[in-house]
Amino acid sequence: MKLIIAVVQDKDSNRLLSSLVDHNFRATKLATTGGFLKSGNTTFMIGTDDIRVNKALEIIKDNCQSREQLVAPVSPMGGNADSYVPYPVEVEVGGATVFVLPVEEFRQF
Ligand code: 2BA
Repeated sequence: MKLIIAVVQDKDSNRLLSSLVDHNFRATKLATTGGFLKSGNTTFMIGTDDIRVNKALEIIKDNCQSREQLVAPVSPMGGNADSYVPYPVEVEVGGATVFVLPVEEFRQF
């Protein structure tokens, strides 16, 4: 068994969850915050048999798209004014950041 942890953009999360459920995957959706942008994203935990991992990855890939996102300038108040960038900077946020972990034990009580 494997645990897939996928960090995706909020905009894609409902569609992805529906598609996972339609394909008989069990998933848990968590509201998370990206460390760099400090804005909301969504993390899925998907526990599945090894042979279904590729199908889950395919569904994630099909439902998540990368987008450009503007990072608003943060006021240098209390910080270092030398590193202050007074204009928004664009970063490309990936469609999904995915980790596939082995599951040592799975139990439900
Ligand atoms: P954030 O940390 O908010 O990062 C959003 C996007 O900002 C990243 O997109 C990347 O394009 C950019 N970025 C992140 N750190 C940067 C840095 N030090 N310098 C310049 N640009 C930087 P993605 O790489 O697609 O990541 C999207 C989200 O996935 C991340 O949101 C974070 O929540 C998660 N993530 C990505 N890599 C991770 C990792 N190795 N471990 C845990 N979570 C990760």
